[in-house]
Formats: sequence, structure tokens, C-alpha cells
Amino acid sequence: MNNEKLSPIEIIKEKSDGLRGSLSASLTDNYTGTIRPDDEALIKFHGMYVQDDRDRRNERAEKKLERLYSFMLRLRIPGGVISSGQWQSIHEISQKYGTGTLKITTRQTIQLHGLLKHQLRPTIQGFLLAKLDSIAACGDVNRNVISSAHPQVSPLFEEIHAYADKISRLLLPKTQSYYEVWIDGEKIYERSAEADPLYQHRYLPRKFKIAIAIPPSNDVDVFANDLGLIAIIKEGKFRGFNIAIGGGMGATHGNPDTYPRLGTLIGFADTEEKILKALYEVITIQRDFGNRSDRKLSRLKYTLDRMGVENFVAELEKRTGFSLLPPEDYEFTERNDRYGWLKNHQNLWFYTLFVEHGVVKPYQKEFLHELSLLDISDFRFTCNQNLILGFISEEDKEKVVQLITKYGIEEKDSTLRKSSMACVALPTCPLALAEGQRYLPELVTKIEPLLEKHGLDKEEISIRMTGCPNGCGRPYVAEIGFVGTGPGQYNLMLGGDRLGTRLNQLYKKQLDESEILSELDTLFTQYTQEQLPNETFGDFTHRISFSA
Ligand code: SRM
Ligand code: SF4
Repeated sequence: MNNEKLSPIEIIKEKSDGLRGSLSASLTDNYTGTIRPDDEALIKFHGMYVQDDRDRRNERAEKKLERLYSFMLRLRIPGGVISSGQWQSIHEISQKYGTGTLKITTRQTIQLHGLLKHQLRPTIQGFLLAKLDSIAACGDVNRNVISSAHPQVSPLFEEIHAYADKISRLLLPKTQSYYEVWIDGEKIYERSAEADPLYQHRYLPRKFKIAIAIPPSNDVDVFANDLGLIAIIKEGKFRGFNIAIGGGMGATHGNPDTYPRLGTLIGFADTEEKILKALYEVITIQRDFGNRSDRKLSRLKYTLDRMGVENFVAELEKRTGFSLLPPEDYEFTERNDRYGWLKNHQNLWFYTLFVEHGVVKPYQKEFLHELSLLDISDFRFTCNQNLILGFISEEDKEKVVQLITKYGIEEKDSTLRKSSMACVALPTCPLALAEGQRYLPELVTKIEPLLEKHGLDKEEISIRMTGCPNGCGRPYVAEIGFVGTGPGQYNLMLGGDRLGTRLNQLYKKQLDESEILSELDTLFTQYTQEQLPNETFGDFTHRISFSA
């Protein structure tokens, strides 16, 4: 339905023979550490990205060597839950292949970095043995479905959380190329069995993201997703989901046609059949109407704004054959993780471990490995890049406490640090303009004394940093957002609310560290002097800077 000139990636997808391309040949080409250019686009659908160590680009260029290529692999873990055994496998595979780092992402899964080309097959085969895969973790398809991660939020948690897996399965591409390419490269599947009514030959115009929020927590940032589901619980029963569409964070510096957008609530669906039908057809509309010529303008948010919400909903009703009900009332009261020990309604224990920006430190890795060997908890990733050790019985709790003491896992970090989030950025992200997770910890250390000076150190101010405007750490829904513009420089974004329901706005451009600290010092002074009762920092900066 979109007749504009197709972008080159559309042609690559169409000609890819079910996302196979020449991946098998690329993998066995020993003359280079990378893969053929077309395969670079296709490998994303298999959950991997080609990267290189940007810290070493100059040194390699001077020696006339090709870039130090390696691969990032992202697992598909709907709802972010794995078993102790699966954690053991992830641990062991990461010790053997790649850089050994484990990174918990903002979409509650795990990434391994620095995998060399010849390590990809054994890595994936190892994961498959552990019943883990990376299918559709990236690429122009539905990505990892995320869900509120804290089982204490509701006795209905498991019933609602189960939708993450259900939706992920429903929306998996039908091609079996993953098994073919990553097991042995042999063609084994009948193409006729791979017909894909949802994705057809060109897949979606762009990535598609779904989140499930379980009020009162908006730990998933539900409105930052192409499709957000908000669980409605009434009289102790799960009644269905409010549906919000058209959220997305990505923008491009200097391109005013691009912008972060919060999802728009379009209605309520009250049965499983209607919920799944509605979300499936939202995706078919995006498939058919999304922009396939300019990838900067191809996310659902732009399709929605171009079509208009009313027309979109009318098309949705035509395709589903029913109307959504009006959205139901709900309330978010929190977004941060609930750190430390908590119990659920079944008297089972949960321990939330703070993992700064999802980078699992070596001592945390050892702690988690030893714990996984005991097999007394599951492992749950949160969209705030942390980890919950879940479903621990009263008698096993003491064993975890002992390990916590043994490894010095203490709750010493400041409230600000525990409310912070940063994207990967340098040295692996090819799109980074500035540092992310390597720098925010240092900046937080410099902001902490300012907060103490103003008596604000117990405030849960959300602070997020990304190395570029793509928004992987969702900085546009933070109270203090830093968006990288160049080495050591960030746009300061202010005025977002604490619950992720209002976008922040550009306050000052291209600040360096000393300018950031001086601006914040002034703002904290003003906040302590002019704050209204119970007014959060985000609400305050919104009121004084942008409300007009
Ligand atoms: Fe992201 C691209 C890392 C969550 C918006 N993101 C990338 C790439 C793959 C760079 C690339 O295209 O080559 C980054 C890899 C860095 C590396 O070395 O690992 C990258 N994104 C991440 C992660 C790992 C950040 C983190 O520190 O946790 C997150 C992985 C999530 C996951 O498990 O799937 C991650 N990315 C997000 C989010 C947050 C979310 O989804 O809740 C967003 C904003 C929401 C959205 O999609 O609108 C996000 N990433 C982007 C974009 C901008 C898309 C757009 O609409 O313009 C890009 C660039 C692109 O797609 O062209 C991008
Ligand atoms: Fe890379 Fe930009 Fe995403 Fe950070 S926000 S990981 S710099 S694409």
C-alpha cells in the first residue's frame, strides 16, 4: 500500500530466502572477521549485530588492519525469566566465548559482546541446548516482549506475565532458517512449510516492540513501546488490557521529522482472543501502511501520526471485526525496582539486586553463578537493567543471605544511583556519539554531593543517559535525561515525570560535565526553595521551565 521507492534493506529482506541470505557462506569465510554487507542486515533477525571495538579503530587503521570485528548477541527472553540452570548455561557460555561480560538490557534480556565469528555457532548451539535462543531479538519483527518484573505487585502476576511468552510465540517469524544457519548450514526445511501470513516476504518496515505493564508499576515504561498493554485488575480478577499504540523513543539530531512519542490509549480488550487479535492486526496495519522507503520514519508512531489515530482505529476495527471498549481506569504509582528482600502472597521471597546499567560486575557474576548451582531461585531481569532472584522458599532464604554476605553484595548505593539507567554506547555501539554506561556512574558520583548539600539525597529522581538520540535507555521519559551529542557533550532534558507518563524536553544543549554540574546545582537550589508540597523534581522543572 506504500508505493514509494523501497529502501535497500527492503530488497535484502525480500531476496533473503527466509532470512538465510548468504549467512552460511559468510560464516565460513576466514579472510575477514565480519560478514557480507547484506548479511549484516539479516543477522539482526537472528539476534546478532556486527560491531567493532571503537576504542581500537585508530590503532588498527594505523597498522593497516581491518577493524577488530566481533558480534553482539541478544537473547530472546519474553518477560525476562530464566531458570537457575539457564543462568548456569549463560554463565558458562560467556566464560568460553566473547569478552566474558554479561549485560542486562533495558528490555529485560541478556547481551553477550565481543563474540568472534567462529564462536557464533557454538555459542548459539550452547544456548539451544539450554532452551534459549536469540530469534527475533533484533530485526524488523516483533522484539522481546517485556513485562512488569516484580511478582509482588499482584497475586495475579503470573497469569498476566504469561502473556509475554504467549505473544512472543504468536509473533515469531515462521522461517526455520535460524536452525539451519546456526546448527550446520545445511538446507533441511521445506520452504513451503515456512509461509508467513504475518511477516510475508518483507517482514515489518521496522522493529516492533510490545510491553505489558502491571499497575501500580510502570517498570516497563509502557508508553515507550509501539504497543503497550496495561493490565486491568478489578475485584481481585484480571479483566483484560488497555491498549496503547505508537510509543517510541528514537530521534535523530537535526532531523525535525523524528521525535520521541508516548503511546496513545485506543481502548480496552477483555478476552484473550480479542487481545491477541487486536495486537496482531495492529501489526498487520503497520506492515501494510508503514513507511518502507525512509527507515528514519518507519516506526509505528509515524504511521499512526500520518494516518491519524481515528483512521488507524477504524482500520483496526475493519481488520479485527470488533470495536475495542473504552479504556479502563488504572493508576501507576511506581517505576523503580523494589530493591532488597520482599515476599509475595505465597510467602515466597524475592531479592532484587542492583546491577548498575545492567553491567554484571565480576563479583556479582561469581555470586550469581554460585547461587545458580544451588538451584533454589529463578532469575528475572527487569527493564531497569536489574536482576531479581525469584521464588525463594523460607528455608532457602538463609542460603542466599549467606552468599550475599560472602560476596559483599550490599545495599550501599545512593538512591540516585539506583534510579539511574544508561545505554551501552562506547566502545561497541556503532551509533554512539558520546559515552553511556561507562560514564554515567562517574557523573552520578559527582551529582551525589550536590544532592546531599541540598538535602535531596533520598529523592528517587530518575536519571538516564544515552550516547545518542536513539533513546535505548529511554532518556526522554526520565526526570533528568542526558542525550549524547558529541564526545563529552550531552543535551540536558528536563521535565519528565517520575512514572514515565510525560516526555521531558530539551532544556540546554551540548553541555560538558562542568556545565551539567553547575546547571543541576542551580536547579536543585531552586527546587528546595520553590518546590510545592510533594512536587517531584520532574514536575518542578516541568512547571518552571515548560508548563507555559
Ligand atoms: Fe537500542 C539501536 C542497544 C533498547 C532504540 N540499540 C541499538 C544498537 C543495536 C545499535 C545499532 O543499531 O547498531 C545498540 C547496540 C549497542 C551495543 O553495543 O550493545 C542498542 N538498545 C540497546 C540496549 C542494549 C541498551 C541497553 O543498554 O540496555 C537495549 C536492548 C534492548 C533489548 O534487549 O532488546 C536497547 N533501543 C532500546 C530502547 C528501549 C526500549 O525498547 O524500551 C529504545 C527506545 C525505544 C524505541 O525503540 O523507540 C531503543 N536502538 C534504538 C534505536 C532507535 C529506533 C528508532 O525508532 O529510531 C536504534 C537505532 C536504529 O534502530 O536504527 C537502536
Ligand atoms: Fe547506541 Fe545510541 Fe542506543 Fe546508546 S542510545 S546504545 S549510543 S544507539
